[in-house]
Amino acid sequence: MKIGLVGLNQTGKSTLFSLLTGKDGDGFAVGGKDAANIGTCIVPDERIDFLSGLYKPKKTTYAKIELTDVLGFSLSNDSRKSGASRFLNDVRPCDALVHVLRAFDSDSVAHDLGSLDPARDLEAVETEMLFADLVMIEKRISRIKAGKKITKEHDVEIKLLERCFEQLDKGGSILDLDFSEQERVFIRSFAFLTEKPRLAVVNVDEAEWESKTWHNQKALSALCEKLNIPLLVLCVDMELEIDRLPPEDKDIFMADMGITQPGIATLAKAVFRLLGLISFMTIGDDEVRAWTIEKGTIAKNAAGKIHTDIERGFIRAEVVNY
Ligand SMILES: Nc1nc2c(ncn2[C@@H]2O[C@H](COP(=O)(O)OP(=O)(O)O)[C@@H](O)[C@H]2O)c(=O)[nH]1
Ligand SMILES: [Mg+2]
Repeated sequence: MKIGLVGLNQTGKSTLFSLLTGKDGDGFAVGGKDAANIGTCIVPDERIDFLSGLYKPKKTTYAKIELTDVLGFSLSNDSRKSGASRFLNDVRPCDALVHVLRAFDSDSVAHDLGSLDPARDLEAVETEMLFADLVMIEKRISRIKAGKKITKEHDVEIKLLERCFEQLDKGGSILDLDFSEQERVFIRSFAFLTEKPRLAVVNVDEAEWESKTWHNQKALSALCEKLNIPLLVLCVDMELEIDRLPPEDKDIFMADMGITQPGIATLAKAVFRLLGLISFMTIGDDEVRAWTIEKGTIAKNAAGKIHTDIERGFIRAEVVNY
């Protein structure tokens, strides 16, 4: 499961990426081409902490998600086109997206558009993805129509594409349409960008964190609601500070800020949920470990995650309240 951090330039994506993965953010050059950086993020879990404290195992393993620090794009200059197409290429393989939106004020960090408006920025990135979907639909339709023979299946596909186009064009979501089984298979293969589960993080400064208000807050909340995107508030600067503190000072600092866990922990958990994932645990002196499964997976199949033998010879799972 891959998660992409997306947004305009200078919103705090790379800083957040390195906080979450412990790796440097931003892309690197591969074969002369810009590539997004990829890293692994641990999903904090109090149950694992507790069990690990109880069993004192040799190894403790948390659930993980894979993060991509998608290179941002700019709306303010001519490089926009190339930036945007590279952006779209990075976004396509992601299973879910986290919009990183800038609300923090800073004289030393220029804003891509010269003013702070996270709602406008979110809309800009969403629009870029919407256009990409519309273009993809048009291309697919004309490719089918240009073909030698149009089969019954092609007919179904064209009708479906036209329905999707209409829905997206009027600002609707594909998720709101009803599909037959056959259509559902097509829909999965289209991999629409606007259909990916999304979450938004608004990166506020300390003053905004304290006042719980930021630039154009109402518009951002309304837009997130309309797009059905959960919104998290985070102060990346403060997260950096927490990260650098020795463990014994962390709790005191967080209590001061009125939080019980670092914002990046809240974010990692929210992303895990967004992907429809849950975890089950195995315990012992060797290892306490979280195993990731899709919500709704039956226990027998979950056992197969560990080993196919355990699935085949499955006896029982224990459900323990925590
Ligand atoms: N003041 C302030 N600066 C931040 C914050 N988050 C990121 N920055 C700074 O903004 C600049 C761009 O951050 P970066 O993570 O590289 O943004 P990206 O372009 O979205 O990857 C860097 O100089 C960061 O130090 C924040 O919460 N407050
Ligand atoms: Mg960056």
